[in-house]
Amino acid sequence: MRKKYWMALILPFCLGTIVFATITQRQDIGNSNNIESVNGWVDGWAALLEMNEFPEAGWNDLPVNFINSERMKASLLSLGWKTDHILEIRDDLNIQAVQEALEWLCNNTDSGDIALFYIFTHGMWMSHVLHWNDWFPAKWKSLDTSKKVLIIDTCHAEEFINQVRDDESSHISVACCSADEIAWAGVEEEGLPIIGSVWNYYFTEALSNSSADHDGNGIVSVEEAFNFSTPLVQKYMNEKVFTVPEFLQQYHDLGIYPENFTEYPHPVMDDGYTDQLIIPEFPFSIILPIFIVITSAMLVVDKRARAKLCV
Ligand SMILES: [Ca+2]
Ligand SMILES: [Ca+2]
Repeated sequence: MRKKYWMALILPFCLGTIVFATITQRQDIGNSNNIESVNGWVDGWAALLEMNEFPEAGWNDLPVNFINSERMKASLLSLGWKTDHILEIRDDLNIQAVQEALEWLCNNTDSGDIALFYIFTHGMWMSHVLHWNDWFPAKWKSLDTSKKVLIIDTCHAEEFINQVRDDESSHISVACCSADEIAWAGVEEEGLPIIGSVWNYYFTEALSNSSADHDGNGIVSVEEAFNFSTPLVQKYMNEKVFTVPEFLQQYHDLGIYPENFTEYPHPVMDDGYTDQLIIPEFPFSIILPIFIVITSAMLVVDKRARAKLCV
């Protein structure tokens, strides 16, 4: 048999085997983490909120061009999440806007789905304007899924996850720093390598970094990404930020002396989820079209080869 015939038969077979093996592997991982859904895969829904511009009176802008929610979105998309499952709210974060985003998440999330809520703003905006702890924790606890991921990327972030620690349904909450700590977001004019939230940079990077896969099961869980990124955040802050007297002084002006700690800051994870929470979705929507295109191309090659033989 001619070489082209072999190619036409073998390549689709190999690709089919890869797809089947991937499906099987994902199902095994899913079963081991008690993930349930009607079609065997979990759906993810995410609300990403970021505020860069603030009222002039008493507030500093955080001019990072929404790079934090962009990074989070890019990370989720790379893990196979669907674009129309991600809601982005930029600026003008008042109580109503945040409530509507949370409502959107509640309305879309089925009991087997992942619900991810991310917010980047000032910590003072969370407490003084959004009055976060007055209403958000109760609403978050009522969200009907066992896979809730709350990510707070603000100063004093732990303060805004503490009141969901007693959520009886399983959940994971992550805070970029402790309740009495200040978070750092780099802006371009400072000339440091990382623009935007340093914590966000390392956490989103870890989600798709195989080095973060501590248990070696081929998937980076939320817990693994958190644990992998924390020392990197502390190293960056220690080596890049606190070594610049002007930046260190900004902390001193707030009564905080990072040099008194071995590491700073101290991101916090409230891991109320048994096992590892994995958030990648199977990118079947990407692999299937590739498989069809390549198979079709092989059939065309095969057809042309036959046509030549018939001449
Ligand atoms: Ca893993
Ligand atoms: Ca866990």
